[in-house]
Amino acid sequence: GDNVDITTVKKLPKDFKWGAATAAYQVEGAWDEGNRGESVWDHFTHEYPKNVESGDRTIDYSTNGNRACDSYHKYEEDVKMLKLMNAKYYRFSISWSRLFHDGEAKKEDGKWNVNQEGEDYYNALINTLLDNEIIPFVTLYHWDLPYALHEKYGGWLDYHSQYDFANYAEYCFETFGDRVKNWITINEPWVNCVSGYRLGPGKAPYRCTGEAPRRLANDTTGLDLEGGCSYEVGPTQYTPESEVLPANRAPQKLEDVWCSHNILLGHAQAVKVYRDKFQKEQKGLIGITIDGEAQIPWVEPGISKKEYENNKKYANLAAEFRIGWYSDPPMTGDYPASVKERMGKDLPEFTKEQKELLKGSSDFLGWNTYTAHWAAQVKNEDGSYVEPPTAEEANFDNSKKDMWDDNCKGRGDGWTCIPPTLGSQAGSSWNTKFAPTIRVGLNWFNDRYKNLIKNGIVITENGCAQPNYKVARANDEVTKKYFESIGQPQYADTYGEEDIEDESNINGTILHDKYRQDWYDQYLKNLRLAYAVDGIDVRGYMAWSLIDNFEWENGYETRFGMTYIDFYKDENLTRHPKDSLEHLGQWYLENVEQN
Ligand code: PNW
Repeated sequence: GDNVDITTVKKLPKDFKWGAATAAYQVEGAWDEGNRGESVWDHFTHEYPKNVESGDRTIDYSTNGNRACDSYHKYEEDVKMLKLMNAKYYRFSISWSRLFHDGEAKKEDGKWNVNQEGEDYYNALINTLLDNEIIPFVTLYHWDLPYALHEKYGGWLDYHSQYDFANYAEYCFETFGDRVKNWITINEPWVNCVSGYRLGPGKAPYRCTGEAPRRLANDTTGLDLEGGCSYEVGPTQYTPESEVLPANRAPQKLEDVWCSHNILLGHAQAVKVYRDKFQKEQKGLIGITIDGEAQIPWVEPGISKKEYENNKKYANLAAEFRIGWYSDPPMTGDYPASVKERMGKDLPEFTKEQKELLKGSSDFLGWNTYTAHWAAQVKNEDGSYVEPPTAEEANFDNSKKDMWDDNCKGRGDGWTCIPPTLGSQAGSSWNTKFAPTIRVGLNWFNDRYKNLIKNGIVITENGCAQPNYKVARANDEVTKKYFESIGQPQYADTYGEEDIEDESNINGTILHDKYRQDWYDQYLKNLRLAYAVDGIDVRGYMAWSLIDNFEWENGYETRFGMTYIDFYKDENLTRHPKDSLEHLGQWYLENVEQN
């Protein structure tokens, strides 16, 4: 159980991949330097600046990644921060449009049409890391699609995207693969597609194709949601390679589904290129990074065994919907049966060749884990169960399906409704601290895929935004009562010390990020238990994030970093290590086998 004394179980292995993560658009800045092309994030943050939170709208880079951490010039400062946490790896991403202006990589007469300045930058970064004995862990796509491809054919909505992505990937393998041995194709397909093409205006390209922009209802962000959606795309949107769109559904409702389909194929095509042309010689690994909360079956005092068992069943269905939709194809070659059933004809099918391409296409499984969801079957107000629509109904009775969707706050949650969130509230609405989630999720993957995962699971992101102390604390009390009531007080982790984020006091509490240190301690403890007690093949952990950065639609006020930057007042963007950075450095020495 969770009460195991962590010092009595075996340590993580010597070659454990230990490090921290960032992403290009969130840290690089220099958006129009070095001949870089525009990405969808440049384009849409510029077009709709009010879709991004800002602490000071008089500063024009406060709502976009124009300057960010300026890591394009200051990457050597970032490397110094990595050393403080004893990082052996650095997970960063490559900006596709920094290398290929219009997104189209072509090789003619043995020469790529690359932007040389972009290539020089990544060579410098990679070489600096290696000089410092830090191994690059490179993400090829972290949401910054070249804008030209969005204009040309609607980006991920069109099947051509998979081939353009694979060509760009091929250039990267050929150019950097002599030194880069760890590749991630796609970061978080669900967030990219659902937040970019359905729930908007959340993430670029700000498509709002759900029933209504969901944040309208309880908007507390002060974002300007009027006019913040981009509906117009290029002439060939939703061109499926072999599928015909179902006639009975408005196509706009399916953008996230088609994005997901094409992005998974893009992953598979890139892996094929790597395996066919480079892997044998370069001897690296390539995989995909999936997001998704582990689903915890809801329990309450006095719950019957039958009801709890039912909740367990629904928790698994929810996990198949939230995670399996994306993790099954690269493992088994197809979507989960339950997702097919639930989506009916709305879900495109992979062809036989595509299934073969997808199957086993991830050498390792990357998982970004932050929080947990509570799963239970949907109930009516009188307490009776709502039955999920059958496949037939899903296809032909949209009202029933929509009713289910409404009850469940969106298709993304599939089979379940989610009771109140537990775990203390960190500094981003969806970001709650419930550390057992990492262990539950690792076990779910392990049970589901067993030996299909050839090179283990790598936690490619985990971390928190510093919360408002009062909010976090209030949720702590609820959490504590809940876990006591079900007789599992060990889960009721609370943090009782005042830790108010105070922007005005750089030397004060903001650098003493107690909440974050505690977060890492708890999640990492669960990771070590998963390895040592449950026998899960977990091979790495990348903390999110090395450095405060552009947190997408939440701007610069939501700080996930272990390094502080005063974005508005400090022109030098000086890196100030928070306590968590060296705290993790220490954790590494104590929990991972040393030579
Ligand atoms: C990840 N959710 O995004 C991304 O990979 C990072 O770029 C990002 O900065 C980080 O986590 C923190 O947000 C997520 O709603 C966005 O559950 C949303 C969710 C999860 C992860």
